[in-house]
Amino acid sequence: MSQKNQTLGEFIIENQSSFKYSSGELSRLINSIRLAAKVVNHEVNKAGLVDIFGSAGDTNIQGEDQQKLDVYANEKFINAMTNRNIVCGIASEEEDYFVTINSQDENNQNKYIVLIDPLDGSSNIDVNVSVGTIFSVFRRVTPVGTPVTIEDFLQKGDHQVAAGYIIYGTSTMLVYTTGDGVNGFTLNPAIGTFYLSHPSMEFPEDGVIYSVNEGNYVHFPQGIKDYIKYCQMEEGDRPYTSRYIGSLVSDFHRNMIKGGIYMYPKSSKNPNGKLRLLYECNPMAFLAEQANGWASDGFNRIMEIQPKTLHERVPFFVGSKNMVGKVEEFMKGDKT
Ligand code: P6P
Repeated sequence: MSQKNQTLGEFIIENQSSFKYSSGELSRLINSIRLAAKVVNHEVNKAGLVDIFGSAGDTNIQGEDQQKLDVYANEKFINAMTNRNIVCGIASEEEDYFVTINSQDENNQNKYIVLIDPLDGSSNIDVNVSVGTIFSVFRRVTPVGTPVTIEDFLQKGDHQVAAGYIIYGTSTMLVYTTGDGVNGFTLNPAIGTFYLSHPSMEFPEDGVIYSVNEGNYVHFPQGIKDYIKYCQMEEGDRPYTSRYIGSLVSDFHRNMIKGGIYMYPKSSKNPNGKLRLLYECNPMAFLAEQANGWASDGFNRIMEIQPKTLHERVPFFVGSKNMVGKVEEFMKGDKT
């Protein structure tokens, strides 16, 4: 049984046997994500200084090509998962197509696929608002030892073996699941160790926070307009509170702790919504369901959607299950 202030390393070892593929490979994968998270956290936390010292987007003070932070994060996470004989392929928001990861020995026995949004919400960096990394892990479906194919990446969210996020906020946290609940670990930057600070995280079944970009209101389907007006009505435990950070990981994290719903509906501007199914919606949906929450596209459970392309977008509603259920009720009546 996990106890507070256990280190992430101790937690992984103690819970390895509960993971049905407990060959230690997934533990090593989580450890590589932990390492990259620390490296990226260090860079995110000094982003403002870099702007002062070097013109961001050109060269930094060492004369290296200044890399945008999301490209930098992409490189660090891919590097951390390479040469560890665990991962055979990575898909990333920052990569047009998937990246094949070869094994150090000629016959590639690597079994895991990772999909990642290396720095979600990175437009918030220069205004000092929290951002996050989101990751999703599958086992490959094509034969081990053969070249990884797109089929390995286009799996339904139900087949994920792990998912999580790192939130670079007032503190840096790693929150993840391997299908046995959701646990949150807070980084002690002084010693570079993650400690179990939020064991067994769960969404309250109901909440009074709704997160949506109301600037798009006029473009929303009628069912979503009706739901937002419902939230604003004075009745029962309403009106609700509107909280929208513009960073999915931050809004999700707050809503998981306090209760609430995050919404990114389709609109005339984004006919399929904005968020990506494979490396944003699926991992957050896995976490949500493991935390007693729910995730839907307004009509269907997110993790049952069969992906067709790497970067496809879906409308996304995630959070307290009664709130997501209420949105689906409003969408049922929507004929737009
Ligand atoms: P908008 C960040 O770009 C992101 O993918 C999510 O993290 C965030 O919730 C959303 O897009 C913000 O989008 O259109 O409201 O600025």
